[in-house]
Amino acid sequence: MALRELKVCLLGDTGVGKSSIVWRFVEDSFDPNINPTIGASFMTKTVQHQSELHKFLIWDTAGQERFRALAPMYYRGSAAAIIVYDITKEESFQTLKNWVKELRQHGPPNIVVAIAGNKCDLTDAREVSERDAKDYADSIHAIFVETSAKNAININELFLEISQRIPSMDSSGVSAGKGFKLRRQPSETRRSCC
Ligand SMILES: Nc1nc2c(ncn2[C@@H]2O[C@H](COP(=O)(O)OP(=O)(O)OP(=O)(O)O)[C@@H](O)[C@H]2O)c(=O)[nH]1
Ligand SMILES: [Mg+2]
Repeated sequence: MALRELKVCLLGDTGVGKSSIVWRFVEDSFDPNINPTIGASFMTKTVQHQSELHKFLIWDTAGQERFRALAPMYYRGSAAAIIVYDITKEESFQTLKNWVKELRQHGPPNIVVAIAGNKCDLTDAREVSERDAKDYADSIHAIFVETSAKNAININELFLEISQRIPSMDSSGVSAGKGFKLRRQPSETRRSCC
């Protein structure tokens, strides 16, 4: 079975739950007292997708402002970016939009963007409606899910959707590492014009 390594980075405000999402996905656990990330942290998880194995190389970046300049190191060369906001913090949704702009300007042209509205267990404190977020995600052709790292809602689904958006080796008609870039150029034009 073919093994593909997919570099994925997580971006978003501090405290939105990026590390908690990764922790839930990789370890299937949740730590309410998790510390803010310093710099970035790295984890991997391999899942089967159809006839391929997808090894996610996950770069979990730090959301604190002082680490912002490091982000390009992590989104550069990424197959996908998961941009996380907190459904109980409107401000974190604005930050997400800034990340989308930055990725458009400086990110890999063909990057798959996934938007995760985390902490969907905290419905009473909701500030961002699911409809608005979904409409925004649709307008930029991004994957959209509301997640709860705490209650393990939509975490596996988030990564599954990323797997589905990555063109399979079979359908791209090229072998690993050869000509892949050329095949992926067309979506670049579409993504940057909206
Ligand atoms: N209720 C609830 N709390 C969550 C959820 N996910 C994370 N949290 C809490 O939110 C806080 C921040 O979580 P982190 O995972 O450290 O957030 P982060 O985005 O990695 O933050 P930085 O590393 O500073 O960028 C912690 O107290 C978590 O326990 C969730 O789905 N629901
Ligand atoms: Mg973190």
